[in-house]
Amino acid sequence: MRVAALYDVHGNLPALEAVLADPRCQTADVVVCGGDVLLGPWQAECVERLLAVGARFLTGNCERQVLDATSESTTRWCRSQIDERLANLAAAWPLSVGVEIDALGSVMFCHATPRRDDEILTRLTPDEIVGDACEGMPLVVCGHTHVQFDRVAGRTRLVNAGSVGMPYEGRTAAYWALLGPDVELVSSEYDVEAAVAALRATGYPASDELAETLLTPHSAEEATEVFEARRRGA
Ligand SMILES: [Mn+2]
Repeated sequence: MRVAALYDVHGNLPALEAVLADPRCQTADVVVCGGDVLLGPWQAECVERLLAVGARFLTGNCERQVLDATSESTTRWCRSQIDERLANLAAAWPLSVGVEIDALGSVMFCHATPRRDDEILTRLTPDEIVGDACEGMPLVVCGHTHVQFDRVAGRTRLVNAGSVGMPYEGRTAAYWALLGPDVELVSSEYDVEAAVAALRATGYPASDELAETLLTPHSAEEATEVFEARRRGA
């Protein structure tokens, strides 16, 4: 069993297409979509592409935000782009999915932590906090902060698969992870300038911010500091 972990796609169809076309992704038996496929310019198209490859879906905090959208204009626009069939599908996605993977054993996939869809764990988070959040599970694959890492905290190995559609890695590409028999943090190149030009035509209300993030992404170090400060409540 080999799993391609595609997290935080955020409706970025060109990035998702690049990953699905990557020969390394095509070696996977299963694609796990790790949450936050919603909240972005091409959400429905991304879900359809992932359904077409038989992906297993998890929920993220952005699924919740889009499905419950009331007043904020970006989430309201995102909700308006999703039909009832897709909304019902997304509402039923679980918080975590466990998969047995050769040479790795029992692997728990979740968006943020196994117990919450919005908890922040970074490469700098103290071991005891990671251990507590991961409840002694041997291998947890998360996303949510859009920065890849692979670390050990006590009895838990915590892997962040990174973000396909909105990475903070200082370099433009789509970031994801391959599991089985090893853990590989990888990225796929795509034409980001063309993607940005296309996204401006979608009507997505946060197109300017997304374009800036895609064209001039924050570094992993900057993003990690920001998330770690947020986690500490600073
Ligand atoms: Mn998230």
